[in-house]
Amino acid sequence: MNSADVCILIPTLNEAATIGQLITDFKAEGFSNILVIDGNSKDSTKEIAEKEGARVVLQTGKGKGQAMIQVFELLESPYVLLIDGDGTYLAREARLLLDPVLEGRADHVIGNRLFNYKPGAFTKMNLVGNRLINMLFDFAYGAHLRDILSGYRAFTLESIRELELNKTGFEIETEISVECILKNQKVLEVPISYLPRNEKGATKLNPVKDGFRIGSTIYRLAKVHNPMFYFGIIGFFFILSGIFTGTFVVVQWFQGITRIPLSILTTLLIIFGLQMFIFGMLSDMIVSLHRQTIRLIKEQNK
Ligand SMILES: Nc1nc2c(ncn2[C@@H]2O[C@H](COP(=O)(O)OP(=O)(O)O)[C@@H](O)[C@H]2O)c(=O)[nH]1
Ligand SMILES: [Mg+2]
Repeated sequence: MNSADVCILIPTLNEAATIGQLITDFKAEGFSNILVIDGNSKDSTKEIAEKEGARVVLQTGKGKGQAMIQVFELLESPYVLLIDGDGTYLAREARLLLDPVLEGRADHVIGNRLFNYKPGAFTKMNLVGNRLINMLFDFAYGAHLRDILSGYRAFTLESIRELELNKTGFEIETEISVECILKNQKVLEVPISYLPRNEKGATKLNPVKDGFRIGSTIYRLAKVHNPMFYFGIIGFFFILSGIFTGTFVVVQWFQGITRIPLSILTTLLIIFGLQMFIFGMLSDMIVSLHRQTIRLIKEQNK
């Protein structure tokens, strides 16, 4: 491997406590092409990174997602290793992620943190949230990934170029994972270590707010990949409410009370719910026809 072919990409926001060591570690591993995309840190992150020999680009907007979308445009190296600047991932495990892309076995490799995490690396809430999000992802996209939110990932440049990304915040990892699946890329997960954050640097992720955003991103992006899932969930809730009010109407009717407005509501709820399922089926058909067309176009262009 020619290590100059690999760009080490590090998004940072106030990571002065860890960024220096991380860059030193990568240099010790033989990597010299190190690019930091900094979110206008208030501390000395930028100065430290420059002193250690990294190229630093300042992000023009806000959020980790915006930073990554901006910097993806600047990449030129054929291989990219993305890593958080908070010192929770190990530079010496770089080869675990890079080898599969270098050998052409994968377009995108995700470092799976859930195999070997050190005590304190995840809070209970993080672990539960991560499990739920990965389960939802599996259910919506039928892709058995275990750790879609990992911050340690390797890509080929081509795979990055294919991704259509819009999310500016912490939903970016979700969107990357979804896009890789939609674009039929070869995605592989490898087990990596995960360390607790340095006590000097606090996480910027709010588990409740960002967790909710990530969950709703998975759901909303499923509209074009698995419409049956998207519309089915809406339908399911309407039918469930219909069954609820309907049961009440029937029970009351046996007691000699007729509830006309509620009966009408029940009918509407159930009809609307069923329509959502039909909508899901139709959309599914459109999506599979579209996929077929894309496949044909790709084959023609080969
Ligand atoms: N450029 C940039 N980097 C960010 C921003 N927010 C977070 N980061 C960096 O993204 C990485 C992951 O963020 P972190 O707070 O550790 O999230 P966690 O790993 O999910 O707890 C860290 O290196 C942060 O410094 C941002 O708005 N802009
Ligand atoms: Mg982190």
